[in-house]
Amino acid sequence: MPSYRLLSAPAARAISVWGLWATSQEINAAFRKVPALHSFSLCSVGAGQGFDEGLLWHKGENRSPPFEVHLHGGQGIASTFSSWLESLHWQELISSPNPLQNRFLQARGLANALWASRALHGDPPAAPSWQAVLENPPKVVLAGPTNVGKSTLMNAWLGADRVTVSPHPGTTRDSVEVGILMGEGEASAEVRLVDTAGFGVFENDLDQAALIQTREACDQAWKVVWLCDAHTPPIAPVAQWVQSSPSEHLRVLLRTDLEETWCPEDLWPGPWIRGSCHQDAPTLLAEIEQALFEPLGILSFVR
Ligand SMILES: Nc1nc2c(ncn2[C@@H]2O[C@H](COP(=O)(O)OP(=O)(O)OP(=O)(O)O)[C@@H](O)[C@H]2O)c(=O)[nH]1
Ligand SMILES: [Mg+2]
Repeated sequence: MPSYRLLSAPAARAISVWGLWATSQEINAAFRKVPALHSFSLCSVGAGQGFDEGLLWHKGENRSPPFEVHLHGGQGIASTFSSWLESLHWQELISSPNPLQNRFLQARGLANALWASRALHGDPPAAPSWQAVLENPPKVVLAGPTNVGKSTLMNAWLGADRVTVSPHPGTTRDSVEVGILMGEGEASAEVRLVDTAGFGVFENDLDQAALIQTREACDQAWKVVWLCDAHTPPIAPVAQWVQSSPSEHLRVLLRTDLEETWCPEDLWPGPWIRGSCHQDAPTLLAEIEQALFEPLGILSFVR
């Protein structure tokens, strides 16, 4: 008999994650489709009633659960979904919620919402990289020239002096990655925050190696937060990189307590967030988090 279980905490999130233990035939009978192995597809839930639309993920028969469905959260949808599966003679497995596991599910919910919102706009991301995002929390990479305050910003996010800050350029040499919960309450999700070595003038092999690592981190990022310094304009190669980076990445001008000596809008005409960790870190962090999460439209994930 096919069975199902609510994996995320009930009504705790904008998205609820359900595990489905069923064969492809049973999935097809209920959802009228079976996504290809390791891929996802939007599905109508509730057959003729069509009370919701969600994301069906075919994880593979050797996984437990082999299928997942991600629906809009909230008690109403949860109980309707449950009654619908019961009417199809699926068996509900009851579990006690695990807060740690729930944090991972939140991140997966976020990743899926991202996928779904892009799929709805006809732009599904490439499956292999998306698989990585889905299995791991999305990465937010802090990048930019040396000495602009990347590590200071990372510490402000962590609420602790976890990474070294100094007035000397080139302090951070290896990427540092930390799991962090961003956003508040129902709109929070786990991301991996990555502090990187800054782009400077290359002097030796070590600098080159650090730069390669930073480039790799940027390539793997869900979002890159490009950080520039209000007081010192970036050198030409960095400026080019900021300019050519996809527009969905963020641009932030740091250290605005110092005199602003150049105009970042001349470099890149889209919106820049401005702020100072020394003067008002909470406001700056809130603005960056809002810019990261607002375009997701998680609440409108299910139309
Ligand atoms: N005035 C001012 N100084 C700041 C601010 N944030 C950081 N700094 C200072 O800027 C210097 C560089 O800060 P870091 O956080 O180490 O900069 P970074 O970008 O990580 O530098 P690298 O790791 O060398 O690439 C330090 O002396 C910080 O104290 C700010 O908001 N205002
Ligand atoms: Mg640093």
